[in-house]
Amino acid sequence: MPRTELDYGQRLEHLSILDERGAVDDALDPGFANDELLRLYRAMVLTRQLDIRMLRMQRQGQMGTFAPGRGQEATQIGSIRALRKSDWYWPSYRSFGAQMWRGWTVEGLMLLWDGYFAGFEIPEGTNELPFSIIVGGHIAPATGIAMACRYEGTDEVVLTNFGDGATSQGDFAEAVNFAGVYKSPIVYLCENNQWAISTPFEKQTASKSIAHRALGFGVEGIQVDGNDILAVSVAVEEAVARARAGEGPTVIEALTYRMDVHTTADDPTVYRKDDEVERWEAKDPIIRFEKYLRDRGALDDAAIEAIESEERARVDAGRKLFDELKQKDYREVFDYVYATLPPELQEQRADYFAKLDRAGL
Ligand SMILES: Cc1ncc(C[n+]2csc(CCOP(=O)(O)OP(=O)(O)O)c2C)c(N)n1
Repeated sequence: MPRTELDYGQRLEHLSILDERGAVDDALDPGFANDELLRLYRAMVLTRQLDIRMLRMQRQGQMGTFAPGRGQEATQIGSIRALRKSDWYWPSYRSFGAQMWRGWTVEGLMLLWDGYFAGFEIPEGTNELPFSIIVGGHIAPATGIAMACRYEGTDEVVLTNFGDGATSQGDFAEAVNFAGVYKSPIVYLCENNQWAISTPFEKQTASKSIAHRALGFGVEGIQVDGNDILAVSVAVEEAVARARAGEGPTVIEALTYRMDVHTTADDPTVYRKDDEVERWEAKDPIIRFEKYLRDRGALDDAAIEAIESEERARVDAGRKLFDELKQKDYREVFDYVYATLPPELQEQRADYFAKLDRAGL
């Protein structure tokens, strides 16, 4: 047998529509109406405002451990906009912007991140699940939901997102392989933010990109500039349409960057360089989108200021409600996981309650 080149039967694309200075490629511009563009912009601003606030609250001892997503707003809002309410969304823990788009409230997310059970309530009328803390643990069950949609003959699709680190879990390979064979209606969105805590992307895989991995599973794959909301919007919309039409799954790799700490329990200064962060600071997805909106005449200084202060006020109002809704009963921490508490936890509960009694709480 001679040596011949293998034909994958598909090629990979990288999609970028807004360049780093916010200049648009006219041929690729999806041409969204101004009100749609401003709705996306406002959602990105709200996401940023909540992010800043929760980080500050955590530093003041008023919030639990929290995973900020500054820098990833374009990926989150650009992707979630493609879903219908009846579609299924299974997020990762850094996806609160997308969750708010689906109806999660500011106060609900604050309750959730501060560890209150009430925060896990799914918004009425949407099909989705609370985020998965177990890295990659939701990718296979999300694929199961997609299969259920197929078996039941609905035209619902599933969107699930996760980080680059999650693609090294077996779950990712098993799920995408299965979905490829059975043409599950699902979109796998990998937010490649370059770091999985302290593991840099080059240590995550020897593959050139996450999008390349789609080739091995025989499914559609595309890489997009994840800080370009137009590129993310177009790629996810196409993938959702393909899934809905019965044409199977897509792996989308959104190249972005985690600007802040992995979680508030992390200190990235011990493993990454300031100049790398500065380079990405210049690619800020909100500033880039602002430039595009200004060029279209859809936004000016006054509108930017107004939107920012309105969304900050929304966060303020949520914060106020959060303070009111917080259950002050510290004893519920042992509820809700087990129907019958195992003996060792019963013992811990007794110790803990005794401590609370002594502290008069
Ligand atoms: C199965 C499992 N292993 C380890 C962890 C601890 N952990 C939490 S987040 C994380 C890194 C995940 O990185 P990535 O998937 O790239 O997502 P990102 O946090 O960057 O959004 C690890 C190892 C976990 N939560 N679950």
